[in-house]
Amino acid sequence: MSNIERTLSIIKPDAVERNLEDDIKKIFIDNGFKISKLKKVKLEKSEAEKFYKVHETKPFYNDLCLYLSSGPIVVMIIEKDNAVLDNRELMGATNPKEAKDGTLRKKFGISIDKNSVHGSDSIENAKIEIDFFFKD
Ligand code: IDP
Ligand code: MG
Repeated sequence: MSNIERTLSIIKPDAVERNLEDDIKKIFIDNGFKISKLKKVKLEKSEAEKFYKVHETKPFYNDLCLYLSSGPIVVMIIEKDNAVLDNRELMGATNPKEAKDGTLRKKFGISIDKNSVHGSDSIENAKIEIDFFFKD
């Protein structure tokens, strides 16, 4: 049974700055994802605050929003069977130091905040996050 899902991936400022966009896109494609929409944007801090609202009570919220809005990001809708979970697996743990070999964060992440990629954590949040960036 086919179970095509869509999820949101973001190449964060640290990775865009290091010109890793093409390397990361190739890894998604090599792992069976189709990149169905892509745009490069730079968020205002207020937009990052809205995107990360779920984290607003966390001590790192302000730094996180400053960081996400610090430079251009590449936002993608990626799709495949079980895209949400498969993307989380391919990304690796939030802290690159704990990420498994072969994951994007192990390969490219610098630190827990500069961890190179974002990915939606559930089908429900994927829909919300896709709408956030791509709703007409
Ligand atoms: P995720 O990106 O793996 O889903 P979340 O817990 O949703 O991780 O956190 C969102 C982002 O906030 C992380 O990607 C990371 O950049 C940052 N973050 C999470 N925990 C910490 C922390 O303890 N210190 C600093 N930044 C953090
Ligand atoms: Mg998350």
